[in-house]
Amino acid sequence: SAGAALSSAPDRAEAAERAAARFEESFGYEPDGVWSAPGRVNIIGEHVDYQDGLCLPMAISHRCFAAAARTPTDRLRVRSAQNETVLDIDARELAPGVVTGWPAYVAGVLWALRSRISGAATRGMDIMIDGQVPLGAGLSSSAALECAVAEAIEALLTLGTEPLDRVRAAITAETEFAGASTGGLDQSAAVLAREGHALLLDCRDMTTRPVPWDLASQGLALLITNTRAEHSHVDGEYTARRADSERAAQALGLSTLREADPAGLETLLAGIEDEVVRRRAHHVITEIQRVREVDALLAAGTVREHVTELGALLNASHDSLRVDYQVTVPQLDVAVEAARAAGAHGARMTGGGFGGSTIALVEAQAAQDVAAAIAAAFAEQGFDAPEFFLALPSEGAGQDR
Ligand code: GAF
Repeated sequence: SAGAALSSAPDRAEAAERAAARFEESFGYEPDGVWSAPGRVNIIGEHVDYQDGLCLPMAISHRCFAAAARTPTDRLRVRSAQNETVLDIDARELAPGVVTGWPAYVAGVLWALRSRISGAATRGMDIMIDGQVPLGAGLSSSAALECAVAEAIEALLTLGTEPLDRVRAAITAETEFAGASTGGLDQSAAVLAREGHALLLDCRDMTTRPVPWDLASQGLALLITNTRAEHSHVDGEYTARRADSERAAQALGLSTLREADPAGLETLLAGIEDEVVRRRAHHVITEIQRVREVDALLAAGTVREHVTELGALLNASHDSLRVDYQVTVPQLDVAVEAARAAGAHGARMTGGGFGGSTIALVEAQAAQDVAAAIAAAFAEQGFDAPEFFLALPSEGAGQDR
């Protein structure tokens, strides 16, 4: 059916070419190079990164490209193929609050790396952004943008950063410069993800381990549904959930909920008086445990061998986010319900919630039918038509040309 077309990302090499051409059209000369970073879906481990939890994201095929060149000045000039807002600023004047709108995610990275730039060096550069990651879809278009730019800056200014330094610079850009709170999941995935793998991320020490997640060879697929639901009040709600989780840790006398022992959960939670705070803690502690269980299943065999148990864990994650953490909206719940009813092994919201996308673990041959079922359910509810992608586990940030 027409409303359920499964799209995949445009070819990476062609997209890099196009970004370079757009740079040249706009700035009138050839860029020094093109760098890119992917969007992500989180397979499981949601709303736990800011409590030192465990997450299991993977990079998707959609990427953000940054064609860039160093200039012998201190001007930072930033343009985009998707947005008319431009930036042209003396890079020495960058400070939180000085740049607004999307260019803050670019300028913020240069600002976050400032202590690594020698005092004598000029910081001038021209950057053309060409993004494929759908905006506002909960697929981390902003982390892809920050991390593509971090790669470009490292290459242009030869700062000697390691990948993890660039993850941290991107997080700093987002939280301190652009003023959006984030726990680090998205930037870690954008920089450190490996093709054919999911990335087990331990937010306590930011260590990562690639976990085989090659669905295609096993006849399986991960269907992404962008629900296109309005992200209203998303920042305020996100901040409120973080605050609730901090209250929960405090009530338990722990510095983070990661330290809670899931074994004696009910007894432990009885120590939290506030009912809402107790439910928030229940989500975070059980979600971290679900990531451990997924990791153990994937260590013991393939996705195919454990597809039923894995699907059940995805379902449990969504239900916990809906009931205990209360970050879903009707579109997310309907997409998940429709996917399950159409035979998905498991389905859940992915990302921060309050709109955005869902993922469904499906038989590859059934992906089209599951998408059609979700589209039909949306039409019946009078929701805007959703958008579908197949997610192949892709490579993190790097240079394209
Ligand atoms: C958003 C945040 F940016 C991440 O850090 C993470 O907290 C996620 O929501 C929820 O898991 O994407």
